[in-house]
Amino acid sequence: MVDKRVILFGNTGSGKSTLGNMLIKGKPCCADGFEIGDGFRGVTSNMTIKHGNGWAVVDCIGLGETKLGTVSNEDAKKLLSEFLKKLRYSYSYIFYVAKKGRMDEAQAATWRIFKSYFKGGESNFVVIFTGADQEWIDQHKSHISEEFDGCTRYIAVDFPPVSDDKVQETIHERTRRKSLSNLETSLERYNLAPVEPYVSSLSDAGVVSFAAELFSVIGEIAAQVVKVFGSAL
Ligand SMILES: Nc1nc2c(ncn2[C@@H]2O[C@H](COP(=O)(O)OP(=O)(O)OP(=O)(O)O)[C@@H](O)[C@H]2O)c(=O)[nH]1
Ligand SMILES: [Mg+2]
Repeated sequence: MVDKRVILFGNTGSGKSTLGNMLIKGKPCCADGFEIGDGFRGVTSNMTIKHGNGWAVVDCIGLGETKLGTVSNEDAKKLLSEFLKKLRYSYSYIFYVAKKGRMDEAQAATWRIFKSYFKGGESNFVVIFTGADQEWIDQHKSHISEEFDGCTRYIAVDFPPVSDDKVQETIHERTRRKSLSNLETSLERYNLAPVEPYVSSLSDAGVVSFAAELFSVIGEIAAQVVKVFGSAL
């Protein structure tokens, strides 16, 4: 059977790599899995794909890092094009990963960026709240649907890191297992066919003009791109 492809997008430290490892390995971190950060400094560079347990997980660079370089708009546009070219696939799910909590400005900008990068893939958007439970989603449903407009699928997960304390780790392990099983069941219930976002249908030249269009339409994207890719120059 073909692996289900899922892409993880969101702010730095939101829990993307942890979620990716849970899907492919059933563990929050491991030597050959995605690298886990401390939640403050970004560790995932650009984009990484790993396979396991029937999943092909694409872990994206976390947005929101303040690694500012001096990048011209032209260079930033080029970097955005290179990034967008790598998104050209069909996806079973397109995940936006957010830490539980109120949406702030950075999150709102990242959500807008997510929607524009993956335009055309809306039918398979799912917002995953990390460090959360279903009760939190139920309590904040109206805020969440306002803040994450354009997506109606929300799943709460809690994948706490491995603890050195044996008793604590037994509890954490149970929490992770329950969360993973709930995540997989919820996804299956959606019964979604894989989708190709608009960018997947574009030629290299098409991606370059799409990147230019994104630049002119949403101002924040330019700033975010500079932040994300600045260090690569
Ligand atoms: N308690 C709890 N901690 C979590 C959860 N998900 C992630 N964390 C912690 O949050 C921190 C950041 O997790 P990562 O998985 O590295 O986050 P990321 O989004 O991949 O970060 P970047 O690659 O830097 O963008 C780590 O300390 C994780 O252990 C969760 O569901 N519950
Ligand atoms: Mg990561």
